[in-house]
Amino acid sequence: MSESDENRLAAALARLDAAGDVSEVEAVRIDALGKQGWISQALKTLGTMDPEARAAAAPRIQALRAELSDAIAAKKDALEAAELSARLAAETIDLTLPAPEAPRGTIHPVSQVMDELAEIFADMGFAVATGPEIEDGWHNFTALNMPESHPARAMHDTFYFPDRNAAGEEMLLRTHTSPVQIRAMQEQGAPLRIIAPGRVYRSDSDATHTPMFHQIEGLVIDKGIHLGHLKWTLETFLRAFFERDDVTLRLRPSYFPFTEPSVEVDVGYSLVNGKRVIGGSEGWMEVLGSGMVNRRVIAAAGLDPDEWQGFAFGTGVDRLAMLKYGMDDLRAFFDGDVRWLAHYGFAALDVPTLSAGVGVAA
Ligand code: 2NL
Repeated sequence: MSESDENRLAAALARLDAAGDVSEVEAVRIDALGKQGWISQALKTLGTMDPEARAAAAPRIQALRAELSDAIAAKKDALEAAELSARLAAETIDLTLPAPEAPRGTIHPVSQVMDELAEIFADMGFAVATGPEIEDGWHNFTALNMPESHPARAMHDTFYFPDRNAAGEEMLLRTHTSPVQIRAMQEQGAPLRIIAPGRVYRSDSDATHTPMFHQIEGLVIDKGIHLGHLKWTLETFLRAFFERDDVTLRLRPSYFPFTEPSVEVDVGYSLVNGKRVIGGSEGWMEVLGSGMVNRRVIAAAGLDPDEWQGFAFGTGVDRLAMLKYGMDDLRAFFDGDVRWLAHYGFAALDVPTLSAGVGVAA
């Protein structure tokens, strides 16, 4: 440690003070603290000193090193803050300017189809209901006539959370949007006409299943509701969605714990150049599950099943999108590949309206 080290520190601090960019600061750091830097060299000489001299020199060199490192860090921070302020000042957006000629973002097909569905059902008097994606076992299963022992409960490939909630209920990622409708019945009572679109989760993954997918369910609760109302509603919906008057339905008996009777709905397709096109009746494709709401479900949601009846239905939004817009791999929906989105995405201004056509021209 010598008088010249004190001078070198003063010189380094002065250089720092004058530095106009980060590279100059870096040069000061290397000159002093780099492997060959003068402070690093001074620290190396400590090993050659006798203990007394070392005890005197070490604190001084270390103090010098600390002072310079602090000054370097402070200068870097100041320069970076100034650079950011300059960028923020230069990059302001004038919101009064016209939008870019060619917007680059597109609407994801799932969002587009969700908007189309909301538009079609709004026209039939349905409101959109939403609810939590993290549910309890009661709303997701028990209220839907699936008690703990019910095999369908095991078949749902449910994602469970490790802990129960304060009421001792098991917690899970909802496996369908039915719990939204249970909550709507509890909170709004009857009569009720709602659709519940949203994300649902099942531990299942292959070419046709993703662990997260989109479902839409519908529920009508009123007096004197029967299967005829169900059939008309689904037919009207599917004709509007596929934008064809020759959409034919085929109803087959089925089983769901939450509906009785339960009905599976197929739509007819025809083959055009070997490709399936909705319309006609050359073949049948299953598109919906539905039925009259089970009395036990109406009662679980707090309504009197002797007074109120209803029908419900459910289907996969991703599959509807694939059918209508011709994608063949479900997994691509969730890859976030901008090339796929540029190809299959929709222009931001293609807002579905019944008057202008609910879908988008191919
Ligand atoms: C399918 C079948 C269905 C329902 C969903 C429902 C909801 C309540 C009460 C009764 Cl709150 N039912 N939902 C009914 C029948 C079928 O979904 O294939 N989904 C993908």
